[in-house]
Amino acid sequence: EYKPKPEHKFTFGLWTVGNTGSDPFGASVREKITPVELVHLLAEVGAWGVNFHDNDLVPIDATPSERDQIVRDFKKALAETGLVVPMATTNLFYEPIFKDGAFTANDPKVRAYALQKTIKAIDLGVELGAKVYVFWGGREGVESDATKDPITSIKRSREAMNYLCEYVKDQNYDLKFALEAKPNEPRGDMYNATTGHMLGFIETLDYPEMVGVNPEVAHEHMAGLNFTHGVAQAMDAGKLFHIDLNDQAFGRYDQDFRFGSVNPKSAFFLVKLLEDNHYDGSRHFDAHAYRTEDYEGVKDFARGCMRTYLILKEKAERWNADSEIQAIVAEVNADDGSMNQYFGKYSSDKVNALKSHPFDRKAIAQRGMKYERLDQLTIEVLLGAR
Ligand code: GCO
Ligand code: MN
Ligand code: MN
Ligand code: MN
Repeated sequence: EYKPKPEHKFTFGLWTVGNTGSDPFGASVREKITPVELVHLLAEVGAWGVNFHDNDLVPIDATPSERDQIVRDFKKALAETGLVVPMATTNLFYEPIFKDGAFTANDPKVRAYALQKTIKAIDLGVELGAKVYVFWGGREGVESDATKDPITSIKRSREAMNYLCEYVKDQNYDLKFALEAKPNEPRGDMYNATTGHMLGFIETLDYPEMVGVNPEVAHEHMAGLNFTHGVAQAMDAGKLFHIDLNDQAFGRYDQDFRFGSVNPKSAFFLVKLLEDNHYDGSRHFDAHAYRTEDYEGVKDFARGCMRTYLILKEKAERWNADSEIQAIVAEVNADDGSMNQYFGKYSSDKVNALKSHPFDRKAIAQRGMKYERLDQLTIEVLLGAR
């Protein structure tokens, strides 16, 4: 029961299960383990894939021969375990050179270095099989708007994306980009702060068909938004290329908790949305274990993410099959067709007829919608009482 299988496409980043628990207030609490060991840990808990930033795998100062050895060892671990690499990304935030951002940095040397680093990281990702390339603008923002012009920053972001799309086309790589929004942390304010901003930005690119989004639960919750609605908008636009699952209390710092551990009801509606609409990308967990844990606790964390997803998936099936719930859903969506004459394609005849239709506003408003009952039934499904 609730056993992760390859078809569930559960993935973790090297940086997630490899997180050693350091935070701005304290040092690491777990020994760093190697990418090869992390691949074996992920295989043990039943994950399908592993994703990485360039420097999660290859240290920034590695020589070419060190790089080749690391990549060989990593490929061997993948072959031994059957794990795949569906996504890769670039670390454009850790090194001091990125203190003012990467593609939006004011210093052109930083912007050029960011392009070079990303191009090399794309090559690495593709070499290991990645089909999706994530861009999270870790430091693409400001502490003060005195420091960067926001329109210039958006233009610089666009130029970088266009350039990198051209590179992918030039190399004939089978690779799509997924842009990940976050409103703040580590910068005071980040550009393209939400998934909605990203969706708007993508339409201004030269190759919008190559670019989608990678929404993250915690990031939309940090902005006080309904994550499921943002994901729905991305799905409706055909732009949900990847997803970062975790959990986050509203109004808190960037917590990266185990999926479903804070807001199980919103996690339920998210899983239901993804499953009902046959989302077929990775279910990537961008989260990490509590700082209190050893590596057994890290496994508990990783197993918990996948198990909660599968439990919520089963709850969604139960919700869809519950006759009382479905009767209310059918009733509240009932349509006798009497308004069809006014809907659909616009015509001036239609609008003239609509203008003179008599609506009994008060009678229409009399109807109770049964949403209290519907939500209570939902809660009962979630709490295991149905
Ligand atoms: C965060 C971000 C990152 C990105 C990762 C991949 O809050 O730190 O979510 O974990 O997802 O850099 O781009
Ligand atoms: Mn995050
Ligand atoms: Mn984070
Ligand atoms: Mn993320």
